[in-house]
Amino acid sequence: MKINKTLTSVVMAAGMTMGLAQAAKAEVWDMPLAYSGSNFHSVTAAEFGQCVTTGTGGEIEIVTHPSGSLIKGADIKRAVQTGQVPIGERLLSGHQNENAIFGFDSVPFLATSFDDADRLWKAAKPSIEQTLADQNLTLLYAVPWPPQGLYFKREINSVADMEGIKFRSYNNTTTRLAELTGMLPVVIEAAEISQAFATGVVESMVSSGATGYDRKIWESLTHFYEVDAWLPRNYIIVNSDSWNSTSDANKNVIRGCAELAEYAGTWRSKEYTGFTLAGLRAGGMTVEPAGAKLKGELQDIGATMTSDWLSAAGAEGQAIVDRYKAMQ
Ligand code: PCA
Repeated sequence: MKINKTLTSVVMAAGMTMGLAQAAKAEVWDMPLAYSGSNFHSVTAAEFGQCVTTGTGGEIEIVTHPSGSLIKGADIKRAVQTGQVPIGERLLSGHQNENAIFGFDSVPFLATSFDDADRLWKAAKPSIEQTLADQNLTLLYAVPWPPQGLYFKREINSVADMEGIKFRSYNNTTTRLAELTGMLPVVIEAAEISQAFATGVVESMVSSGATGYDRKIWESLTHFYEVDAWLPRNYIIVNSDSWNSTSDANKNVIRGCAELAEYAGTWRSKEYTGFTLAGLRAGGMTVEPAGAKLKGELQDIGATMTSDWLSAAGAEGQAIVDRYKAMQ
């Protein structure tokens, strides 16, 4: 009995000490996300956060904040760069205005399938990693969105049919696409599109089935044309000062969780492609490949946009395309 009591108090004391030690070491990493909590990228990020929290024994606890609720999508990169938050997720091509290289994954018809997008990512990753490192950012993982198609609220058979339509854009490429097709671009974050469509601020966009599905777009729009124009990526970055002050053991855990997240997120993106297109149909939308005339005209516009991007991205952009083509 006495021994038991002593043992119990030793165990309790040890437990308390360990608890205190853990509490002293526990670090909360707030992780802003630009997209809604139900979106597959956000689900993947939440699992990544859980993996890190568990794997580091609670020394680093990652708390995700979806829908731009902590920091708006457009401001996430800057917030991580300046150390306002240690980690965050954002659409990579949202930063083309800073450096054209970030738009490598939004060049029309360069990579139109998951396999091609994967090769293109491998070709571009060293440049992107270096560009980010120069900005005090450490890249952890990146996951593609499903292929991009065009949403409208009526049947569209040619570029001429698009004249004057108010178009929601999400990066430089999509703004340029609107200009070249005679539409009127307005930049709107995905988290805010339901309202923008409901109030008629915009009436068309280029995006994945996933984003239309997440935002119940059938409440405002009627047609989705599969164009498979490109597969842009979301990427997860850590502030390099936070990264450098992380122990090697925890860095290993984070790298492992990131690898799992990239794999799981990519798998989900593939699965989600068919699922969400079926969801748009179930919502009453017409979902079909763009007609031959429209597709041909978009290819011509895509060629213009490709040469625009190559001149903006210079030798580094050309090197990415060359490496990518050499992999095919
Ligand atoms: N959804 C995001 C980016 C690409 C996509 O499929 C959006 O529409 O903002």
